[in-house]
Amino acid sequence: MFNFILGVSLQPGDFTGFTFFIGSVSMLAATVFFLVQHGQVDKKFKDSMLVAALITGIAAVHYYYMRDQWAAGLGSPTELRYIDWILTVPLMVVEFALLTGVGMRKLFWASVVMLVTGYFGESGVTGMLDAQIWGAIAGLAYFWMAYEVGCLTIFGGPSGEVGNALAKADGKIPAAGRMLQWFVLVGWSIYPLGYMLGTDGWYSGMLAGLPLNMDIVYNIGDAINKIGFGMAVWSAAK
Ligand SMILES: *C/C=C(C)/C=C/C=C(C)/C=C/C1=C(C)CCCC1(C)C
Repeated sequence: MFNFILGVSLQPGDFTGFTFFIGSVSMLAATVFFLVQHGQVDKKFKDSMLVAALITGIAAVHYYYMRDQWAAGLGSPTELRYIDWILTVPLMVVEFALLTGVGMRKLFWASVVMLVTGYFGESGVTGMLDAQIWGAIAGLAYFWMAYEVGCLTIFGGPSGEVGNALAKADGKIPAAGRMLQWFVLVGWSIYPLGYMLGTDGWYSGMLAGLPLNMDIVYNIGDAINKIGFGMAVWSAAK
């Protein structure tokens, strides 16, 4: 009867399942935190805080169902994962647009290309091209986004429109922007690693001895990036 409330029980020793559980709990906690802080920050940061809470709130719900699917022995919750990403990654892009007032459309479409091609590769639904080719297209979209938001300026490289606007903004915005750039550059690079782990014949053999799989890597990436993005915005806002 309690399964109705708690869902399917995880089995002892199911480390992957545990990371789904921790994911849902930490996303929920972060959501409460961002909502409470929404009331404390300056008016111009209120939308950013609300979006941060939406990102972790949407993820908390998806993690709840992903944990269920995993615990029921149905394997990797690829569809739920990508539904979550197609909602939350564009919202992360909105955070850049809220800080700078530019770049929303371009970044939005690049994130759609990245995630749709990633889904094709991971799910194998197309059957036309293999995972490597879809992954390479997703990777190009990712690199373009990293350039556009100014990640390359960390090494003195060139910047796209959003990166330029971040650098020229006033107050605490450039510092917050720099943190978000680090998340996109380092935090987001966790995902292609997870993707390669999940693609047979890529590195899946090489890392066979390690207690890592695609879902654990994605779950770690989501916790770092979704909560981290909100914390970066919050630290600028408070
Ligand atoms: C909250 C969720 C986030 C921040 C998800 C980000 C996802 C990515 C940056 C995914 C990138 C991928 C590649 C760069 C190549 C392989 C396919 C993907 C979709 C895993």
